[in-house]
Amino acid sequence: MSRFVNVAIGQLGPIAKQETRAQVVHRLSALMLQAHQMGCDLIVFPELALTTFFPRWYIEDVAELNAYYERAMPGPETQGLFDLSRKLGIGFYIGYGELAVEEGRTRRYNTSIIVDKGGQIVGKYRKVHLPGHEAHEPWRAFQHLEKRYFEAGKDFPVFEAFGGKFGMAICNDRRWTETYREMGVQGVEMILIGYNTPVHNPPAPEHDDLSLFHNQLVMQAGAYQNGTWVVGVAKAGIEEGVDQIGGSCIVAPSGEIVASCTTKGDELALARCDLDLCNSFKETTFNFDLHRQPDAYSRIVARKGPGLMADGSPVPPPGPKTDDRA
Ligand code: CDT
Repeated sequence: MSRFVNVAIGQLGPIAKQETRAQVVHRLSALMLQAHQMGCDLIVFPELALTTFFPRWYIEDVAELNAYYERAMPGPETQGLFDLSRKLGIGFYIGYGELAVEEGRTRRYNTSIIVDKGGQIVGKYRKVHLPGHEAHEPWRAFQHLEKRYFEAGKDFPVFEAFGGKFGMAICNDRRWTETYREMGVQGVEMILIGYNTPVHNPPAPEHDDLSLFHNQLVMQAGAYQNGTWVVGVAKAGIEEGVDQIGGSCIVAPSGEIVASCTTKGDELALARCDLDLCNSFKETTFNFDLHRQPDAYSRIVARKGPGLMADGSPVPPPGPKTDDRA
């Protein structure tokens, strides 16, 4: 059996601070049109794909900050992309800053959506792992204030789309094994991941030379260990003085990279992805229903790490009578 989904990576080069939504949507539309002309069912765009990566700046003015978020999706400036999707019959994934009013309170999320070939939103995800810091840290060459500008999402849902089971993650999520497994146990067949990753990590510059290696390492491992396709898409290049990695790629359930970008600008790379290639992994080595041992994994949810329990209390010291499992 084969269930093919023709997937396009819709990698973006830098988005300048002064670039308007209309200009960005024009770039996204051009990539979407080319992907359609090449027979694609789906195009995957990066994280925060409508603006420059604003968490690199400490912004005190709320109006200035709010200008980076979408109050509606589609909204007046993004409706054209949905219209083009419906007209061409091509779906898409896109990341954006979401400003929502919930229970009378303004909330901000780093969000992504899946839109089907009819231009309808069929899935929404809010980034769970928010990297960086909350306070202004002027010693850094540039800020990474995601912990200040976003609230964390609470779930990794999986959606029926394009004839299979689709999930989403956003940038830093791809480094965490839990991201893939949460969707793996729901039977996910393709995980879409947009990212903005600076080459330089101010707290750990010794990792800088490994940034592309780590990008591939985590997505290839996540794909293989869960028998799923993974599509990772960068906003790349030197954006407002900060160099961001490219390395966009499509990973098969075998863990092999089957398509990748070669530039750090707007670029398409394509793969014909057979969702049924997941089966031989999901039914053998990673047959979760047969082989997983959840009883042995209780610390994964009971603890936050070596020092803290999930509720923030300290991990009890080891001892014959102590059992810190759930
Ligand atoms: N956007 C995003 O999540 N970027 C992070 C940067 C490193 S943490 C400061 C990433 O994991 O790629």
